[in-house]
Parts: sequence; structure tokens; C-alpha cells
Amino acid sequence: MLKNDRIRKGMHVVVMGLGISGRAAVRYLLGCGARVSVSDARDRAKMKKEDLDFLETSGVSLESGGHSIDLLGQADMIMLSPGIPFDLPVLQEVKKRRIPVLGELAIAGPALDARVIAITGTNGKTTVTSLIGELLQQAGKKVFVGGNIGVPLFEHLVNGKAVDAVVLEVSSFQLETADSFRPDVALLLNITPDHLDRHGDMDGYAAAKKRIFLHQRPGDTAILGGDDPLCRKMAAELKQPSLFFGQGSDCQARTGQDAVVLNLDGAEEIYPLAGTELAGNTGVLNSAAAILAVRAVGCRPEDIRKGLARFKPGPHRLARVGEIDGVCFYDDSKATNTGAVLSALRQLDGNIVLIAGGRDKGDNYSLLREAVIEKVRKLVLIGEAADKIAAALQETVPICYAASMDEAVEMAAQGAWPGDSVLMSPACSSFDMFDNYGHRGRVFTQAVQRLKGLRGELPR
Ligand code: UMA
Repeated sequence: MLKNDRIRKGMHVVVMGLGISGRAAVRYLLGCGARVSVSDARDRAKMKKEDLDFLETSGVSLESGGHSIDLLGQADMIMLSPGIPFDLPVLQEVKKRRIPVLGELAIAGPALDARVIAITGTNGKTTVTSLIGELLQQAGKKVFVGGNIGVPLFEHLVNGKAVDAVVLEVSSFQLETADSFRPDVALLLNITPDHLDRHGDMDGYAAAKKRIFLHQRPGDTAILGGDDPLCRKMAAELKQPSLFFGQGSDCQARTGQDAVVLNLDGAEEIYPLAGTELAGNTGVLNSAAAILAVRAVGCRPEDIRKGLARFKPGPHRLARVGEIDGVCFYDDSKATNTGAVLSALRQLDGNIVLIAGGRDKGDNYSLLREAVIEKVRKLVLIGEAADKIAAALQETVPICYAASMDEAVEMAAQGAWPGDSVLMSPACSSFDMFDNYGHRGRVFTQAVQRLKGLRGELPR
């Protein structure tokens, strides 16, 4: 049986949400000897057959189509999936009854017996999480890389493989229910507007992010983005000393022209990045954060340099997916907030036709105005947020609306000149038109390939 001091044999845990986190939670909690029920807002008819079969064979009861106090009120503990708002009305009643509402980090965190490196921030956290994993592996360490990146921490505990380090991407949603989760090394990369529909305002969002540091002890490491004013403000409020990465001369990991200069205890170490996939402003900044983290757990500079040279960033992050008639097309589907779009606009040279839109998360799109005026030739809008984005960016550049990704790519190609770029960097989540950001990116790439085929066949 799996061991977890928080889970007593026979205690009743209700898992809310049967997505990626919920499914892994059910397996883990059963393994710990808990009595498990599931509550999900989806109708039973919309659930996957294999999920229903799994619940039935495991003796797990299912409440579908909503969350009732009748079930939740009987629980000894609620395990809340990250996508479910912490302030759901039924949860207010649950909390009044003093039933603990905990997430994966709170439940699984104390059962870990390896060093834990946790990474949060509005942008870059998936890349930095993967990079830290790669650098640790290069140094010969056994590593589990998971969390918001897509592999639940519960899965690691169910598999039971011994590792030297656990590297976790953690979202603001996961941090809300993290309770006393304590990473040995905690990174906050940046904070710009995102998920304001869930957290209410920037203060609420920043408060959730700050939870990554709250239970750290002397000897643990806090690493923050030195160029970000909100990170600086937060560092000043922490009890533990902070390490910074960025351009400032007081940053322990200083970013330069395609290189990071580390200065710990007066000794300088240089990490060149020219010729690697991490060259360029964003890559250098991500590398600086990762280098500080892996040095904090004892990796050697020579291993880090080898890992940096080998690293390949994941898909859908400013990935060049095709060229038609001298126009390059970039899939930046991972950019689901304005901060990420600004970063992409900064990185591309020349004029840009921008495809944006999707499901609104409460972002303030007028933050894009200056960059749009400076770099964008035309804006093609898709999805539910199209009108809100158009209103925020009116009187900047020509705007048109597309009903599908195919149409958006065609309109963008028509508006681009040779030497321009077409950038799909939506500033929104994908769930209004696609399964997830990966699906959106693949559909964009297919649309580009289709158009390329047509242009090849038709005289222009
Ligand atoms: N559900 C309810 N009640 C509700 C809302 C949803 O029961 O009120 C149910 C849905 O019907 C569905 C399940 O909850 O069955 C979905 O749960 P979930 O939304 O928590 O998603 P998971 O599939 O468990 O995936 C989650 C993260 N999703 C979110 O935070 C929204 C994944 O991050 C993460 O990879 C995964 O756990 C593993 O840790 C995705 C994400 O978009 C990539 N994250 C946000 C981001 O990166 O910006 C935070």
C-alpha cells in the first residue's frame, strides 16, 4: 500500500473533476487505502467509456452533471482538480463544515522523498521546467518532470520509481490548493495579467503565485525574475533571501548577448548560448532561471553547459511551421495571455500579421496597443474574444474577423508582404474552438500546409 500521512485507511475522499489530475488522484488515493468517490460537472454521457469502466471496476461511485453538498458534505477530504474554481458556491458550504479542500500539491507533496524544484510564472514555465529536467538528467540525476506540464504528480507516486529530483511546473490554480507544499527550490519567473477571470484581479493572481514560497524554510532557495517589478516587490516581502535572474547588475544570473553570467559567492561562471536553441532574449532569460535552480541542487557547470547545448524547446512556442511566397508562418499557440504575445512580437523582426483570439481569460488586451502599432501590419481575430480584442485595439491597425483557422490563415496570408511573418499568438485560451492549445497549433500548421499546397497548384 502507498504511504501518505494525510490519507488514513478507509477515509472518504471525494475527487472533484475527472480530468488528467482527477484520474491520477483516484488511482493514488485508492492505492493509499482511501474510499474514493468522484464528482464531475460533466454529464455521464459525455465521459469516456474507459473512465467509467475504470471507476466501476475500482468500486468508485460517480456523481455526474454537477457537485452536490449531499456527496461533498459526507467527505473527510475533497481533492480538487485545478480547473475547478476554489470559490465555487458548494465549496463555501464544504469549508464551513471544516472539510479540508486540497489539491494535488498539498496531498502528494509531503509524500515525496526527493529534492523538489517547483516553477511558476505567467510565461516560460513549461520551457524552464523541461530545461531544468534536461540539465539534471545531463548531470546524471534520475528525475520526474511533471505538474501543470501535463503529467500529474500523483502518477509519479503511483509508479513508485525512486528519483533524485522532482521538477514541477505549478500553476496559480494548483497553488491555490497547495496548503503547506514546500519546494526545496521555488522559481517565480514573471507575473503579467493572466487568469483574471478566475483570480479576480492582479492582487488575487499574485497572491496565488506567492504561495510557492510561503512554506519554504531557511536553507531552501527562492529564485525570482529580477526584471519584473511584481517579482521584485514579492521578493522584498519574503522571509528567505532571494536569488534573481535578469539584466540587472544585482542579479546572480545576469543575461547578456546570447550568454548567461552567473555570480555566486564572488566567482563568475559563463554559460554561452550562441548557436543553441536557447539563443535570443527569451531563451537566455529562461536559461538564467534554470541555471540558478540546478546550481542550487549541486549540478556542475560543465554538465549544465552540455545540457544547454542539447536542449530542444517544446512545440507551439514561436515555432516556424512554413513559408509561402516569402512569408514565414509561426505557431505560438502556447501564448495564451498578452505577456506571451508581447514576448513573441518582440522576438520577430520585420512586419507581422497577427492572428489572435479564442476564449477570454479576463486579460486587458489594450496592453498590446503599443507593440501592435509598432510591429503589426494587420490583425486577424478568431473566437469568442474577437470583439473584446477589437474594442481594445481599435484605431491601431486594420482588423478583420475569421470564422475558422483556415480562413484566418488565408486572410493573414493575403495581408502579408514578402519578408513579413504571420504569427498565430492568440492571447487567449483555446477551449472555444479546440481541445487544447496543442490542437489549435496543429490545426494552424495544417491550414498553412493546405494553403501552401493550393498556392503551389494555382497560378498567382
Ligand atoms: N470540472 C468539474 N467542475 C467544474 C469544472 C470542471 O467537474 O466546475 C471537470 C471537467 O468536467 C473535467 C475535469 O474537471 O472532467 C477537468 O479538470 P481540470 O480542468 O482541472 O483539468 P485536468 O484535465 O485535470 O488538467 C489539469 C490542468 N488543467 C487546468 O488547470 C485547467 C492541466 O493544465 C494540467 O496539465 C493537468 O491538470 C496535469 O497537472 C492545463 C492548463 O491549461 C495545461 N493549465 C493552465 C495554464 O497552463 O494556463 C493553468
